[in-house]
Amino acid sequence: MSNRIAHAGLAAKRRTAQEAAALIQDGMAVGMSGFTGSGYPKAVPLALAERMTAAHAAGESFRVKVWTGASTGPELDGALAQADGVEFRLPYNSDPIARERINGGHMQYFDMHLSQVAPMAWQGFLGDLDIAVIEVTGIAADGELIPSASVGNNKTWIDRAKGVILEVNRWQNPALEGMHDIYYGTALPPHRVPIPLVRADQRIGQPTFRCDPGKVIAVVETDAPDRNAPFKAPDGKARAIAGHLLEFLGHEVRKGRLPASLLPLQSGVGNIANAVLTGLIDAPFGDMVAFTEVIQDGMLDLLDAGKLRMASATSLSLSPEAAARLNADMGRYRDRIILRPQEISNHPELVRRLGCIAMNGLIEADIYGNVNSTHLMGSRIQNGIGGSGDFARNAFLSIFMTPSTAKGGAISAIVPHCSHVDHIDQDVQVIVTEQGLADLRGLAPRQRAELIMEKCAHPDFRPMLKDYFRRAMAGSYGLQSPMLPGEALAWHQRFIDTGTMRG
Ligand code: 0RQ
Repeated sequence: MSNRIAHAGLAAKRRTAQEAAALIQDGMAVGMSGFTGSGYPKAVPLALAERMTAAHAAGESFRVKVWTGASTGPELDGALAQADGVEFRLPYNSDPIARERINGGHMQYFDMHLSQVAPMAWQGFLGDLDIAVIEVTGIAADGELIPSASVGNNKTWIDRAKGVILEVNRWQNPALEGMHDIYYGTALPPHRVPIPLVRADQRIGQPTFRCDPGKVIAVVETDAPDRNAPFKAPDGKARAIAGHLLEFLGHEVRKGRLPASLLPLQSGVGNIANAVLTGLIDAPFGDMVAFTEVIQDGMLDLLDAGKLRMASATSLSLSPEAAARLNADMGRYRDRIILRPQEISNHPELVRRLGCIAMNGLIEADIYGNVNSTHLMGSRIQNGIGGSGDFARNAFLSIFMTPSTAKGGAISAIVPHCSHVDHIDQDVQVIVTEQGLADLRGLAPRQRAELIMEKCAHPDFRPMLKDYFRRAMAGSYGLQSPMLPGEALAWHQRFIDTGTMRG
């Protein structure tokens, strides 16, 4: 296994996970690799969680601040949250145990636009980074690091941390080498210059991370798989949403507003996004490219079907079956996939320049088209804003998708007023549910309301929405975006009190 560590000085720093975890102290800020269930360290966080549990049992405090690329796997977020070892977390979480800690008030969570993490770290707004724990595929003879299945913020953590712990994971395919494009040209104002990327398939950086070997304080060898949840087969609602969306894209091509190869696709997390990608296989578009965050199963299928020419992202977020497919034929995929730091994969400048088609999930939208992607009933975090804001505001087309109801029909995804707003109406151009699609481009608020209620709301909730809107029109303080403040969140309160939004 030592052939993965070609640098003699770093090979001499091999330690056990326990020895490496012992270098992390109470109160430290630790920057870890990982973006979705891929490329995250798997041994050191587990050993750290054990230390925390032992410390807590002895009545000692042991909690750290954890910074990552996005969500990670159970060995990191799950284990550390289980050990109650995280006092502060950024920038994204989807782990259920950590979610309970956050919603229980035991963990501070800074939910951030993913493109802004690296610049904020450099601006010094996040404080000092004590240790980086980074999974890599291997270490080259010159000490440069071969990235693993995600890039995330690793470049920044390696550069900013006082000490670096490397996990060299033999499970990661050595043929990943060459897939990554690590750009070292970003700077802070007033020294910032344009990022020289004008096509999704362009490489502007180098395949490896630079790392001063003197900063490396331990190298741990591992052999553990990434863990991404398998996707559910698309259900009827997901297929209906995909159908409306694909019909709309076809319409835009016929109108000459989109080329037949569409524009670079960004696809969010979740089963609906995956269903849309699956639907694209049979759609009449070809020679497509993706400029996105995560490559999920549907993207791999599109690559296999020859519909997608290439995909640029920051992470391979594949089910175990799709990961096995990729690993079995990595050489073939390597030239058609580029993994970049998330400050580049999600960069507003590039999303705007390339003209991405952004397709993301939502929790609720209000009748004017404001979108809540993060909070349930205004106060409970689900995941986080992730990259949805990076893409939505800057995309050529900003599309949000959801089933029209949640919790067995007790909740309407279209509400009089969002209980939390992540994407303001100006950043939301299209909303799709299984009921239909509302194209909101060029419409003023009252026009948007009519369309969203008619096209997107579930028929069971449509009369209630129309009734609210009619009364708001009569009794509002102003008619730009009619609202009854005393009633706007009554549906949410009713759900909290009775378990349903139904009247
Ligand atoms: O809860 O599992 O307890 O039943 O919310 O909902 O239907 O499983 O939705 O997996 O498609 O995720 C917006 C969360 C949708 C996702 C969101 C409840 C519902 C369920 C999840 P249960 P579903 P999906 C790039 C893009 C932000 C990040 C992003 C997301 C749970 O898309 O995290 O876009 N987006 N990143 O029952 C109360 C409602 C509800 C509701 C659903 N209106 N009220 N609960 N639920 N709607 C990728 C990255 O950034 C990495």
